[in-house]
Amino acid sequence: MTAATLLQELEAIAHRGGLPAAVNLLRTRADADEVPALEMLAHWLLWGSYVPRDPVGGYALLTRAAELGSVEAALTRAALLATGTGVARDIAAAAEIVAAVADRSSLAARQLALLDAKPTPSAARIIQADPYIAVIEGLLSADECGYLIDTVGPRVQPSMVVDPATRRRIPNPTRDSHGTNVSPVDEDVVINAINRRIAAATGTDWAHGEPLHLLRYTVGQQYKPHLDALPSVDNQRSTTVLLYLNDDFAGGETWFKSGPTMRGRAGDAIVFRNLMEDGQVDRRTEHAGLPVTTGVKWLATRWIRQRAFDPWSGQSG
Ligand code: PD2
Ligand code: ZN
Repeated sequence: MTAATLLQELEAIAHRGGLPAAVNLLRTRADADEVPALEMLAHWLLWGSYVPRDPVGGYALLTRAAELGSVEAALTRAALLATGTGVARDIAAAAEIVAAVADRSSLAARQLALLDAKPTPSAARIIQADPYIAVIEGLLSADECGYLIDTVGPRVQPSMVVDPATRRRIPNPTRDSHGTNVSPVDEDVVINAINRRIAAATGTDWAHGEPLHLLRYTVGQQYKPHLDALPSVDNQRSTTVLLYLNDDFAGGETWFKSGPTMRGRAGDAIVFRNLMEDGQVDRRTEHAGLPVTTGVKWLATRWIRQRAFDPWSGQSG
């Protein structure tokens, strides 16, 4: 049985007998060691979808699916070990799992090669002290940039927002790029290493970061002037890290109202603070991504909160 047929079957059962009947069937199939059922129930448990959230149970089911030969389950299990979800964080064990399936998976082999070749970024070079803007060169290697574009890039979607008047989803009036979040289940060993490096290089805590957000701008697309700080939240975005992932485009510079217009080379990061010393939003930090004039611009953004951020619930942790 494939995941698609399993889903169809569950939908049919849920339609006739309600959600509990579908959950029971999924549990029965997982108990019978059917790999797609183990994987699906694991994801439900990790997210708390249809069943109470149970990351430890989700991790255990992925371990079983990996024992039964699923490479995908093995790589997700490695990701959970790297982030410490449902299991104590153990980066060496995560790398061992990736290594163990590398001969069966080109993705795993690529991850292993990247884990073995981590770059050493430059120290932060301050461009402007107040509001603070700095550049970190070589925060990502060229291969890591390519990895993000190849593995996360295919998932980008048009940027949308909810219209407060109609509650309908409408195109984002501030940016017309495509984008996607790297959800916590997709924070694989490579992306986890990148997020940890961002934290170390910026003197912030990995657990304060929102999911890495990938953006793709084609010709004419832009991110109009805005503040990264969010309206009326308790756990504010204190720091933004913009990671340039490619070079082969024109335009697309990052503009700051407070002074510089700048553009990093592939792998470079621009870091800026959004808040003043007293924690209030610094309105001088308005900035924009100027329109791309040729080629395609790829960028990854990590918005870092004042305190822990739980990417599973989208809430402050
Ligand atoms: O793509 C950019 O240059 C850009 C500019 C301003 C990205 C962001 N803001 C962002 O992701 O917040
Ligand atoms: Zn921004």
